[in-house]
Amino acid sequence: MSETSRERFQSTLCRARKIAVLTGAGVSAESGIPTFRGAGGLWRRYEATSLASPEAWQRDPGLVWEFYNHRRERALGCAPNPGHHALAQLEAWWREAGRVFTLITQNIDGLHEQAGSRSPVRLHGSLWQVRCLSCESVTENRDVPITPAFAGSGSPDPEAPARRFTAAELPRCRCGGVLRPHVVWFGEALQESDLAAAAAGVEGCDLLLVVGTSAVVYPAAGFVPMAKRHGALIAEVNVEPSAISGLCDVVFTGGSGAILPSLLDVTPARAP
Ligand code: BJW
Ligand code: ZN
Repeated sequence: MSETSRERFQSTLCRARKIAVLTGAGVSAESGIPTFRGAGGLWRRYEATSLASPEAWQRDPGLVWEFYNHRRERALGCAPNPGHHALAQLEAWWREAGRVFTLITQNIDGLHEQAGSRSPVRLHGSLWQVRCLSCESVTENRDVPITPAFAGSGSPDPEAPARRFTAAELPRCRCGGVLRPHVVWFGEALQESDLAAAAAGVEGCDLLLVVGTSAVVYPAAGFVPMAKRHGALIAEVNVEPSAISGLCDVVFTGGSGAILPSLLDVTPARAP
């Protein structure tokens, strides 16, 4: 009888000495957080991806803050789903067995950490950190609204009245500088240390599991061909085909919250 995809995946997984997981917005979809490019990727009349850009910030930083203020408000009411928990459990088992596990996420929502994942590599920053444009300090910030001026703003309704925030109303650092979300927008460089940590986790891994990403954004998507070149088994969990599905050895179609708990319910095999 031929081996099913699940059997092939699980037999590689339980023998793997080094595992990497790359996640995207889809892993948080079942927690109620909209993805970027699917239905729900609109805020008012704007594409979410067009607001996550230095150009949008240059044009209207108040509008960009409204968008992030809305996402912070929404994320506060969301909890990790069974997909996040299954990945955190896998990490705990693998670390306990003395094996290498690297979680690389493009998400900024913090739900992996809430589920118990230890220090995921956050390629695109954090919704819960702000950066000062003057002194460049990065600080944790969980204020919702981000400042009193933003209370009640940020409705995603396309009919919501447009309101222009003045420079004086923008979130400010202690030094007086303007604060921005500490996230990575298009055209901006990712942190070198994050890229190095992600590359170290992918190089020589036995298995790369890619979950809930359209895999169109680089350099994140580039980790998939890198793992392939290193001879890893590439597995994907997604509700629909992505840009890297063709590179995958096994594909599991469906929601990650539904698929991951049983797919990852595997204990590490003893070292040979
Ligand atoms: C489910 C599901 C369920 C639904 N279960 N699945 C090489 C080639 C071409 C272009 C480039 C290149 N290298 C660089 C570029 C340019 C650019 C780029 O990639 N452009 C392409 C889009 C063409 N990259 C950059 O600009 C990057 N910077 C850079 O390269 O800098 C170079 C530089 C060096 C030195 C100096 C200066 C510059 C930066 C990229 C930053 C991306 N930022 C964002 C915003 C982050 C902040 C925020 O969140 O607000 O990151 S954009 C957005 O896309 C966000 C996401 O992390 C990222 C990826 O999206 P993701 O996660 O894949 O979401 P979706 O919505 O696309 O997909 C969801 C998936 O889930 C779908 O597949 C669904 O089917 C699935 N799904 N429900 C499982 N229940
Ligand atoms: Zn400052």
